[in-house]
Amino acid sequence: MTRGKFITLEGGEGVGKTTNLAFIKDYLERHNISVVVTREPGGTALAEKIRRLLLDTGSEAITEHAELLLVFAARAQHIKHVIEPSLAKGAWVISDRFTDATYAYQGGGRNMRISTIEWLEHLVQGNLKPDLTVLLDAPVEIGLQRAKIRGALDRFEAEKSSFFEHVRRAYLLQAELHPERIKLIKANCPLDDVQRALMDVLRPLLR
Ligand code: Z5A
Repeated sequence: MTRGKFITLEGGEGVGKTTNLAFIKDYLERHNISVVVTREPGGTALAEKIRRLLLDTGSEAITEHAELLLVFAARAQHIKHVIEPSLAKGAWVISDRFTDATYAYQGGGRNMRISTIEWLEHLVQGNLKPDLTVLLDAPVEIGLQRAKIRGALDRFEAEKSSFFEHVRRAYLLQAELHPERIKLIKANCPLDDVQRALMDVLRPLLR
């Protein structure tokens, strides 16, 4: 059985990850590929519980270390119970966020040490890396406006815009460091243009 491919979608608030995930799923299925769509934090019952803890605006402040460890705890479950088994069965896995989000939010946004993130990445993932990461990029204020229209803000969405500027900068740095894996697509343009660019980066994987 040929192992499936692992695709991740990244970007700041409201850049269109969820919208375009559905487009990628459709596009791959039209090419007779079996697709598993998932997300982080989340993807398993326990990881979804961890997601709720992470997004909850409850009264007890979550320390930066606790946040980082929760993110990787959820990821460990997700890899073991969803990502690896699906890839082994030949399905392609598309995840709404993965470890680049940790470099962006905990590394860039919270200013945590990159070497700590790298250590946890190696511990939890071993050699697992996405085959392709699509980074949707838009100015912070555009994404935040789109997210606000949806209603109540979660614990991350309630951060100041400087936090999201740091997140965006960290994402762009990831793309610079890993140009062979991370493909940058401008997301502040009509959806048709974004989706044309998506097809261009997906096509080489189909060969
Ligand atoms: N987090 C973390 O800190 N560390 C980690 O390692 C991981 C995650 C994995 C949950 O993520 C939080 O977890 C996240 C970081 C943290 N922070 N937050 N917040 P999430 O993925 O669930 O949260 P999100 O970024 O808020 O997702 P989102 O707001 O749903 O954004 P989106 O999926 O990118 O956007 P969308 O829902 O597809 O689109 C938003 C709206 O814009 C919607 O109405 C669309 O119709 C519209 N849209 C989309 N594209 C366009 C274009 N091109 N033109 C016009 N309108 C558009």
